[in-house]
Amino acid sequence: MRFENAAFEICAGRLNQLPDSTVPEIVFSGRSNVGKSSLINKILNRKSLARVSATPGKTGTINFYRIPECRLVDLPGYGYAKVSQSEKLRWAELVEGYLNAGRKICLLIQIIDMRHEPTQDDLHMIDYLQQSGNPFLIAATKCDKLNKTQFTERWNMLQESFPNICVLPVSSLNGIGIEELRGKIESACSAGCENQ
Ligand SMILES: Nc1nc2c(ncn2[C@@H]2O[C@H](COP(=O)(O)OP(=O)(O)OP(=O)(O)O)[C@@H](O)[C@H]2O)c(=O)[nH]1
Ligand SMILES: [Mg+2]
Repeated sequence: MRFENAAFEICAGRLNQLPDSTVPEIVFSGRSNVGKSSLINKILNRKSLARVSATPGKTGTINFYRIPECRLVDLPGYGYAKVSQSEKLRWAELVEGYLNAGRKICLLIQIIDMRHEPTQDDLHMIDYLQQSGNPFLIAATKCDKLNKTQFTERWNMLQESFPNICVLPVSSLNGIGIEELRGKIESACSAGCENQ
């Protein structure tokens, strides 16, 4: 797959702004500031195609990045306390509307912070994904911040908590797990999508 051949396509703040579902889509979901945009940049080997920020709540729209074979889709992050209630509602409606629009979603990459227990919102999302039957995996990011002992401890916990889900430790800082993630994206695209 030509990951290096990437371009920003469109950002959608409303459902009627979504691009037509013409190509497979790989979706990146997770709480605000967990590292969704950074992971997209790392996979595409670009420094700042997707906007990264130390301030949570940066991505409030659904952003689409295009490579020849598929789209990478950056969802707005959930769970950031300082976003207003009405803004949270708008995000939730946008994300739910997108996920339920019958699009060609080949894989959803649910990102959690490897250093911490998954949040209630993370667990809700994972529950929803299991019930919806959408293909998904968990990327446990920021694993560069753990030492060897911590890494093993957290890894064992994740295996225990999610025995039937593919979990990949990744880091957008040092590239751990990125090649494997690219491989998963590639297989998901060639396997095709439910609604294709
Ligand atoms: N050490 C380390 N820091 C990371 C990693 N991934 C992201 N970060 C940092 O985490 C912060 C948030 O990253 P973003 O990629 O903007 O997070 P996001 O999930 O897109 O955030 P929202 O758009 O607000 O939902 C930034 O300061 C990044 O530099 C990682 O793998 N390791
Ligand atoms: Mg972002």
